[in-house]
Amino acid sequence: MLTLVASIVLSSAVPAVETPPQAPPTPVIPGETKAQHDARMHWWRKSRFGMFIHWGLYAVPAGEWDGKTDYAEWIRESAQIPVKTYDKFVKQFNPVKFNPKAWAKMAHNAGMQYMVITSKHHDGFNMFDSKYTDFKVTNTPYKKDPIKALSKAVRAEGMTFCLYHSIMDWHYPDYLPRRKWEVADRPNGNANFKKFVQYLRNDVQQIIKDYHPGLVWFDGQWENTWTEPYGSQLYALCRITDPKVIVNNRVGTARDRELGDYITPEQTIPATGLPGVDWETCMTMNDHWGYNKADHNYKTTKVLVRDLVDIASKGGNFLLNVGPTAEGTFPPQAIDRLKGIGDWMNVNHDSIYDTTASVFDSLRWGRCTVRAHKKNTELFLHVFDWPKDGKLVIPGLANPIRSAKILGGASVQAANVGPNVVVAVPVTRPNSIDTVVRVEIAGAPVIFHAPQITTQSSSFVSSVDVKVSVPTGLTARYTLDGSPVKLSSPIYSKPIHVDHNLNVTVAGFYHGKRVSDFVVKSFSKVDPWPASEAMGGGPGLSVSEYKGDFSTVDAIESGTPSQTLTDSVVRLDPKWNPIPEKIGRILTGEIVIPKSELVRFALRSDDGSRLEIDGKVVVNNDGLHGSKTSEGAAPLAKGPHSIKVLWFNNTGDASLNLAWAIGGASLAPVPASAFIH
Ligand code: FHN
Repeated sequence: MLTLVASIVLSSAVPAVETPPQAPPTPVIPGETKAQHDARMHWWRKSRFGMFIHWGLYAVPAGEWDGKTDYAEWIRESAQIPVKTYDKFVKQFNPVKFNPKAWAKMAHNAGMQYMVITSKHHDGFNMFDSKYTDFKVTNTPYKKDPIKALSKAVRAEGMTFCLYHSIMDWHYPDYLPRRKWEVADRPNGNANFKKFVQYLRNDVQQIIKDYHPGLVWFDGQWENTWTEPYGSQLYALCRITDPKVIVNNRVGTARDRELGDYITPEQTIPATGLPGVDWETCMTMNDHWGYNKADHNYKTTKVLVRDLVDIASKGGNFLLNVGPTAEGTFPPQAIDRLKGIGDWMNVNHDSIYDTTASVFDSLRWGRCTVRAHKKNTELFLHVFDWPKDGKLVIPGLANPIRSAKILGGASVQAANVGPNVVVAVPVTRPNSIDTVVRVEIAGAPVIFHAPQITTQSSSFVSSVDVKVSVPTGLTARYTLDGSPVKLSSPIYSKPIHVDHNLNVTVAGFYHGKRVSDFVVKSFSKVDPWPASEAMGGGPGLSVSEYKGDFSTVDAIESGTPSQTLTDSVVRLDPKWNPIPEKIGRILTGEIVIPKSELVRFALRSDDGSRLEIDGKVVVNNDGLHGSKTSEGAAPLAKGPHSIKVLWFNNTGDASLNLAWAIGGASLAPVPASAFIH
């Protein structure tokens, strides 16, 4: 559970109707024991898979405005559409083909257990019959309340109905800040943010009371008018209005801060999951959340199924988005993907629902999900890469095997062989996307984790000291000639100094027996990229800034820079408050390497970024995603090397920083002293 940042006390009566604007009372959530929290989160944890729906007025233009076709739910902001022009969409919204039962059935048939739909996105339009604004769906030609109809249809399918509600509101007169480009024709006037907060609280209380969502998915929390106290108070209001409701962490002012019930990585899957906390990756099927008629770039069913499996194997939930049309239909590509996922889930849903994270460090051939089963344990082996020799090796598994079978198929033989379990599988795999082998073992898993070679880079300029992490209680032995490790092989006791090409092979031993799989890593000596003649010039980097609705770094250098400046290091501009959206920057200059070595780089950004050195891509962290770090390495001679960092922020949060590790050192931010231009 994400512990609340501050305990908060609510006066007994929670105002549900218009009250004069005042700071909301500081509420306290009734204490919740771990057992109560686990009970509240139970349905969500066992669901593992849900549908996200972004549906609103923005479906009317369908991503197109003024000849450009790359917009979606952000169209009013991105295309700078004046509010009076945007409001005309109200009279055009009439989803005559909306069939809530069909939507619910498609979601359920895909194996989804809950649905989160936008009751209000950033444009401020209420997709339900709000008591607190006229800017709502019942004032369109459609006249009806689709949220109400959908809530019934979703529950009739046995799923949990949930709502997304944006804090940021580009329409409500008391919301601040205004969009920069519209201040002239929509000045702040008498806008009173406290009045907006009261409206927001009233609206949220209504959606909870009227539609009983299993969870409220807040978003648009990043502007500086929304504060942590407002977030804590809104979280409390939700929980007090319905003690069972779950609230995500974007009710607070930052995504990874401890407020709310679970963390919400977006368009990315945390490399090792987020152990110890509840988390859910939300992702689009194509490149847009809201409907974009020109966007046909849909992920394949194989990619989507493997994303679901990867997320479940790391202990998370997958919230997969659909952007319906203004007529109320799902795009045909989305229907196709939902059908494909459903075909796989029909056979393999038991390996997803109510499972927990893998018990293995990593599996060469795929993923694993787990479920305790009375005194035994079910291991669901998700085989992406089918063994050609028909032997599926489960490394370091010490438990006796009770049974093994292919889900949807025949039983198979499994036996403990040395430190592993080997499952005899048919030569031809039943499902090319992911064939699941269910192995039931006696008791709780006993895994002999293999030693891990923790030295990240596999090449070096002069030498490298290879480090190995050894699981407690084991002895690690190794060879340097690629031969199998034996009881007679040397014991690992300190980093292994390597100055020529070789393979390091390690394995774990316990009471004189090898109890882990072999771990092998090759190390090779490489020539460093030559340094360039120093450009001289001043400290820091040259920065060119561009405006645009970017979804990749390659689009940034599309026009002329809106400004050029310099900065001392790779970072967001410290002057930004708030951080602008629809912006890109390109930082160029030289990075001075203090000694010839292999240099690792870690580039963190939201949204996309890329690091180029001497004209070669060293780190590619491109794409629309939340804050995410990607790594790379380059062998660099002592001296200056040309550097280019490309970065963009599309919408929402943003981040940018660059760290390096020279030779075997640990990663640290690249200092200002390293940059010249
Ligand atoms: O700005 C929104 C965006 O439109 C979309 O709703 C995503 C979905 O998680 N959230 C914000 C961007 O992070």
